[in-house]
Amino acid sequence: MDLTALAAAHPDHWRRAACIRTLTLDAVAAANSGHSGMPMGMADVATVLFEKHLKFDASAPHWPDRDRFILSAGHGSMLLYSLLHLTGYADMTLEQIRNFRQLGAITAGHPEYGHATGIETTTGPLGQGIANAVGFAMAEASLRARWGKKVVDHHTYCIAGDGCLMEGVSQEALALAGRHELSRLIVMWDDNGITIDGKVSLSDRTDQKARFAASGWDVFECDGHNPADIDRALIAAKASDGPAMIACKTHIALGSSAQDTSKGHGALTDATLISDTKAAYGWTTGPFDIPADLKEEWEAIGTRGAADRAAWDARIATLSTAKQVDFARAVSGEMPKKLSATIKALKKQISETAPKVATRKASEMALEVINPIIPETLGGSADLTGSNNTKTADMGTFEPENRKGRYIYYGIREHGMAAAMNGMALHGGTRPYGGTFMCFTDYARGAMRLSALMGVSVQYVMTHDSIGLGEDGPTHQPVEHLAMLRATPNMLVFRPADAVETAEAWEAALNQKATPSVLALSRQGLPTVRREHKTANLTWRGGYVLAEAGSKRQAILMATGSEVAIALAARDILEAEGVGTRVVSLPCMELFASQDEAYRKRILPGGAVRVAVEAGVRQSWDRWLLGERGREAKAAFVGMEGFGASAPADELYAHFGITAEGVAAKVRELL
Ligand SMILES: Cc1ncc(C[n+]2csc(CCOP(=O)(O)OP(=O)(O)O)c2C)c(N)n1
Ligand SMILES: [Mg+2]
Repeated sequence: MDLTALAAAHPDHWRRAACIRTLTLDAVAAANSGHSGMPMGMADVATVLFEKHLKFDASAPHWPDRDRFILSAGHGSMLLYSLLHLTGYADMTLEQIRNFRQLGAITAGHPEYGHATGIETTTGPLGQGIANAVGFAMAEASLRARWGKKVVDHHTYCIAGDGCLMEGVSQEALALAGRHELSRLIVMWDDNGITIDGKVSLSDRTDQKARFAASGWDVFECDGHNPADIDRALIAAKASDGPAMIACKTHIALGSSAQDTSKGHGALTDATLISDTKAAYGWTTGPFDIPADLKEEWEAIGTRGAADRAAWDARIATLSTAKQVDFARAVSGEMPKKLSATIKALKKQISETAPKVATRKASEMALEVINPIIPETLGGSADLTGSNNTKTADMGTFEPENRKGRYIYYGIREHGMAAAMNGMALHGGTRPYGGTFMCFTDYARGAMRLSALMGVSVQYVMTHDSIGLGEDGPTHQPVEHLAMLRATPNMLVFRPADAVETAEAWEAALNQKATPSVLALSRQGLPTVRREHKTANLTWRGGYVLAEAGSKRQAILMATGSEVAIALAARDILEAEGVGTRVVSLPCMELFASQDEAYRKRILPGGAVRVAVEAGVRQSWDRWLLGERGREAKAAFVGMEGFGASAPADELYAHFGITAEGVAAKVRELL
């Protein structure tokens, strides 16, 4: 590349973009690790975006009506950190840039949501950001329909690399965006032809532009180093009716000896390379030294949106007080006060009528009362609406003709659904929940892990949660999934035993502001085990005594979900034999673990043998079985040791020994 010609053609732009490039070189060199090439290649595109298009105010990073900027190619984190520092985000100080990738700094290796303002989502696992961006744009469209353009009227911009576009989740995401005609979504593809192993052509010959077009996108191109051309493409993309993709032709590690090679992808730390590159940029100041005039120019960009924001504040002030309060509540993630009373009323009715229903059906019963009082819920399913029971009356379908619709047909796209829900939750003002079969949490896992890592409250409605689904067989029967989900930090895994616990689980889940939840729900009908109405939400405590020992306590049975009824039946057998047996329902181990020790001990006292029963693998149970010190109780587990089988559910339970008699026999062995 002839950098002199580039600089001469647009000298002011060139110098501004060089700030990003040199901060990247310096920070990566200081950390002795990181990714230099992507920020060096995309600096021009990002500069034009921030300077001319992105609606933002660096002094108000949480302004609800800002445009969202998603760096899907998260390895290029220094691009984002440079932009945030240069435009004047208060927390992104030069000191933070100097401490790139160091413990305690907000400039982690990849952008981590919650660390610094201006980081809209955690990226790094390639493909997540672009799929999040689709969710952001869906949330914007939904909220714009509900609140009007006066309140919600913004764009979602996303920078994605070759890697993001190769990941399968990108296809799920872009197909969804195309179907929904998300015209406020603009993806800028860093078309540099390079990944870690070498040229993209080593492993791919996809015509990306044709792929996007085939899914209903409007496709544009630009020379990613020509600011006028970038600006032209962005203007066109904003004017298009559908989601827009701009193929930005760029050179990775622009201007360095590693340009256009995979070496340029990673950390460029060689001192000569760095000084030669800076010289080629015409850069004369030392490391981390941004000339004052350039910093001023960038800070002016950072305040570009201030007037827009003030105008927005003024518009919000014209809303009725009730509307202002409700908008603020929805954005904050606070639940309406009515939720608690609504759940109590539902519980009372269930306890009185004691229906035998599948917990997936019970979840629908809960949603039937929740959705009308929480207008920000956006439900959906990955093509299993009738099985997941996720759609309630009067939600309407979210589609281009009806943006007010609150139900999303995600299609058979579990990963895309989960990542889109992350985007919606991060956007704020919406409460997404979505369903699939529990077994396919595997397909959604990449995004579910990020829900937990970021601390966003997404609800995963995972039905058909065990061999209890029966004839569909082992491909569809989760056995290891509860253990996997429970092993995930900051994830609540609810496995309710009946319709009462299901209602309680929904209340507990929705009240989480920084923790996602999985509701593991049965396909098969389950009896109501909570016959006596209690106003307290017992599920919120994670575990509680469901049935007390009739005589001196010799055994404690623990169970979740569909196996709670089995534990109760085992208790009947044992009590008839004179064995005092307590049954503890443990619908959420994580919440139980978070209770104080006295409570945990009260529920699981020493001195009795313990048997746990769950139609899954044993992992995750030992803490409760053996006691918190690992040797407090004689214990056994009744559950699955391998994959399931295809047969009617009752036969499977008998075949795998998950029966009341099986549980009672274990207790007898231990006594
Ligand atoms: C899901 C996932 N797989 C693998 C990686 C490791 N990885 C990080 S960057 C990268 C190559 C990405 O290529 P591209 O998006 O073209 O970035 P560029 O080299 O152009 O900066 C890979 C494989 C990752 N971060 N996420
Ligand atoms: Mg690339």
